[in-house]
Amino acid sequence: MRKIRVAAAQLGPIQRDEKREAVVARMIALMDEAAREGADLVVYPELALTTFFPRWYHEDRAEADVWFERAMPNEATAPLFARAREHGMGMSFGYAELTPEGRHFNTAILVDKAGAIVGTYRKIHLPGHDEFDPERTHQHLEKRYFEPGDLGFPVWRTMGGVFGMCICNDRRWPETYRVLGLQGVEMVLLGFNTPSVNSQKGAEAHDQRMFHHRLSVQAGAYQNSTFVVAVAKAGTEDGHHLMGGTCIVDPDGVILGEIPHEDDGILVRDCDLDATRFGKETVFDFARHRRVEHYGLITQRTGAVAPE
Ligand code: CDT
Repeated sequence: MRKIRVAAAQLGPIQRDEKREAVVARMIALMDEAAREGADLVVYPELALTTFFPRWYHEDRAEADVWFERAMPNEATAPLFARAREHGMGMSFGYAELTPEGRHFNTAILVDKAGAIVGTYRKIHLPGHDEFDPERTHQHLEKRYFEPGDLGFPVWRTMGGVFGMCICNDRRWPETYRVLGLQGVEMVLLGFNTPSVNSQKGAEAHDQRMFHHRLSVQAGAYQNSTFVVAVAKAGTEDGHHLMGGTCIVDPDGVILGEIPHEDDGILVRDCDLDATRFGKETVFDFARHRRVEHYGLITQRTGAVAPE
């Protein structure tokens, strides 16, 4: 038994003029609650420190730099790191990263129980578009503000297990989980901001968006025999609705719990990382069953090409 008690810390909406300090205070309140419940690790959403700013078009790209962090930790987030150290709790959260070289990434970090950043992941599957699109009900300008991550999908051995991260849209791609699975991942930490309306499809039923979310994380967990901790930023931000659906999924693909509301709140579950062994040693024993000689197209071809 290798038990880790994990807290999925959902954030309710963050409005455009809300300061980092106010958000960090909310994150600390959730962390304190997680500590009272004995959590070893707290996981926050994608772009946890600000509103989901890719919905806003800045003609001058440089203006968007106000949403980015030039260092981590920094003045605004130092209290969060300090409190995590006090509690002896690991944590993971997402933020917009501006590197010293001037590169922009949608990033998540993994911090161990001593407060050291042990892992950095930069979002690879960036959805949306890079120019203002008047046809859409709302903008989704991730391709304008970020470049695709350059670190691949690493895993880290820490806190007694093998951890990986991915961010929001990454969860819809089986490649994400499989690359993590091939490194023995036991728990995938993933934050998301998912608009409840499809900007190009009109009124796609909210239930369908939620179905696709659950389908993706449950399939990723089952097919790689790993826990998945999926954490939303939810509710109405700047007049735009983000769906909830924060959940913890076990290596059988079963949802162990889900947050039923769209406000700040935590979901705590005990996860036995040894429970990942059975699937990894039987039906998803990759070494015995995968047939890589037939998978070449996965890396040779990007877009689908149907026969004439
Ligand atoms: N943040 C993020 O990646 N959101 C996307 C929205 C897809 S629609 C452009 C998601 O996959 O949830």
